Amino acid sequence: MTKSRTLRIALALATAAVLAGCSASATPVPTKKVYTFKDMTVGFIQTGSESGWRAANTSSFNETAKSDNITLKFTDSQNKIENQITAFNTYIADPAVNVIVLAAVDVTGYNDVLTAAKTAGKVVVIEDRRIDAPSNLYYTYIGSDFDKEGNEGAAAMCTALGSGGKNVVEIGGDQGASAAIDRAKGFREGDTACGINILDSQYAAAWDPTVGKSIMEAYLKKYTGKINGVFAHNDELAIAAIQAIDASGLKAGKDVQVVGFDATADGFKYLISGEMSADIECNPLLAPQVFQAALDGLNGVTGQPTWVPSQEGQFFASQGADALKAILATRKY
Ligand code: GZL
Repeated sequence: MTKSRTLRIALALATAAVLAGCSASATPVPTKKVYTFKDMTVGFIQTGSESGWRAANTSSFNETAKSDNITLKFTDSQNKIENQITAFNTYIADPAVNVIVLAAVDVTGYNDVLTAAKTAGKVVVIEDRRIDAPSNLYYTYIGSDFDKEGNEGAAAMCTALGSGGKNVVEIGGDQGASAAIDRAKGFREGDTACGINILDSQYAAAWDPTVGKSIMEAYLKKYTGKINGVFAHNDELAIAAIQAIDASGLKAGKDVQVVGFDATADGFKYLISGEMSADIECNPLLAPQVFQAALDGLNGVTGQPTWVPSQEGQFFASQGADALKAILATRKY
């Protein structure tokens, strides 16, 4: 065998040994787990069951979790923030839960539990109502622009009042809820367009329609013959006002114009009868967007927006009963 051939073989053997050594000592790069919906266990902290909107929102989560094979743990907070804090701590301590979804009763009071959830490595998505907390404490917020809804409510009230009187009374939802805070703010931003005069403003704790009806009854006694319109923060409060108006001998939709929010099936009934003049939609069917965002969070997707505003419209008695009945037939809630 020639010297050069021997040298070539030796070189080849030496190279092979080095490569073998490299491959043997190289640490395998761990493959990053890619989560799917079946890997998700969601702790869902719902406000309660105070309205048709809330029932539709809860159904959206239950139905979507079932169809997407997501494990859903549910808390009805009975509209009490202390129950939401307890639920947060329960889900933070639960090793099975990797996602927490909050529909907030109030706008503040969550920073400590959000910090604890982040420390525990839980993905947190805020749905429905905005909260005042640092946005780095949650993955994203998916919910309505209540200020815009309030603007739309004022414009609808101006249209309904036309050239008549502009005295309006307000029946608010729970005073701590961003939906009530921002609808009130938005309505006042928009009501200057036609010179609306807000005669009085009272809030129904926990959005309780029984309280709402009592508020309207008191208004009718205190401002007899002076009320031209009612700004009610959701459909249940608008319907309670209509019942009080009709019981007083006045006619809702004729003597007093009523504007509600949510555009639920019950709200549509009063649009169709003409007793409610306008209903500003608030979309409760948020679960598909929320679960997708949570999955993105689990998979470390970055660059998501701090807020994803819901898509929604508005409906008017002036569209006519037949058109409204046709729309209602297509709606899920
Ligand atoms: C709106 C939601 C509000 C509804 C009410 O997104 O937070 O809470 O308008 C419900 O019906 O109580």
